Amino acid sequence: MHMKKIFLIVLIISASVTFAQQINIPIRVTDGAASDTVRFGLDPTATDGIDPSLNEFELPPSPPSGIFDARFVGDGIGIPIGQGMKRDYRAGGTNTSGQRIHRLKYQVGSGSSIRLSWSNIPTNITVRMQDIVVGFIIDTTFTGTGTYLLTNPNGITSLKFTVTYYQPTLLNVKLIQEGLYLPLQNILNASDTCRLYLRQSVSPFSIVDSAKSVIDSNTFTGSFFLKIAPSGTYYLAVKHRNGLETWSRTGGEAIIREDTLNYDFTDDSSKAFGNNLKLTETIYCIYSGDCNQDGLINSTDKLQLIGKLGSDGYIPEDINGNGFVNAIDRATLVSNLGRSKITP
Ligand SMILES: [Ca+2]
Ligand SMILES: [Ca+2]
Repeated sequence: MHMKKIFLIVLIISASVTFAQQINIPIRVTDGAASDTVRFGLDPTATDGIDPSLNEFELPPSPPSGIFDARFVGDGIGIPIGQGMKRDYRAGGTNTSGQRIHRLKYQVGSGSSIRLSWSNIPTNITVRMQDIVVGFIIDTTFTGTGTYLLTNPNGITSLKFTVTYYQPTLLNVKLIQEGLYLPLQNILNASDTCRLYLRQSVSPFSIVDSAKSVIDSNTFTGSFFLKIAPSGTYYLAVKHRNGLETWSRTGGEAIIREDTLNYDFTDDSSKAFGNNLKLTETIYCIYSGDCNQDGLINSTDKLQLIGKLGSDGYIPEDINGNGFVNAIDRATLVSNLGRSKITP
């Protein structure tokens, strides 16, 4: 192979690798006529200064007034990026926890307002946007997808972005689905998926976050990673394909964002709201039999199961998780007829 060809290939490979910033968040800035996109984020190779390998370049001085411009600057926040850049990446990556401060400077061309737009910001990242004059004329936090209209772009010409990167909050939840439990061996017939919903501790008890995990057949525990919920007091509501929805004890649990909480539904009936657990030998279980997941174990579930007698596969009518629906599954469901979920 010619050296030229090799050089070209190396160049192409390095170009495609170097610009893959680990976290890269675009913000579109427009005055209604002109527009531009600025980007911030994290990369393990980034520094606070100008990183050409991450496609960061210093811009020429701001244009005269009457010409649209948008850029990140380092003035007042101790970031050495000269006259500013379209991209402002900092050291970090997907495992980063903490804050990074950016400063966006802009000016209108035509028009008298500036609109910022963003989309699909990862759920573990929040961006607080404030004016740099006093910090409360504009003070808004954005996540996900949205837009913000700046109606006074000549009075407030730059904004401070406080970007917070969160690591997930870990909830280790121990529970036993009655139908899967084999008391003699003290194991589950199968490791099976459960969903955890984090709900507000006060009415209307809205869902704030959720995660799914597999409950291990030996430890009865699943690790649920939550990415959105701020610190606070919450109910834990657990659901399983044929389990009766069960909420955690009265009053809710104090959860600290990025911290770990262990919760055990098996050691006491009071661990479920309304003591809604079934004692099997010496351990408390989630009631099995809500095949249609409507919060009631009744004749509808029973008829649904009877309709599937003889069927196999991963289906909600298979109460004991052996991959087959028969009289054993029906017996467990029938023993729980009349049970319903109990919530605050
Ligand atoms: Ca039901
Ligand atoms: Ca079965």
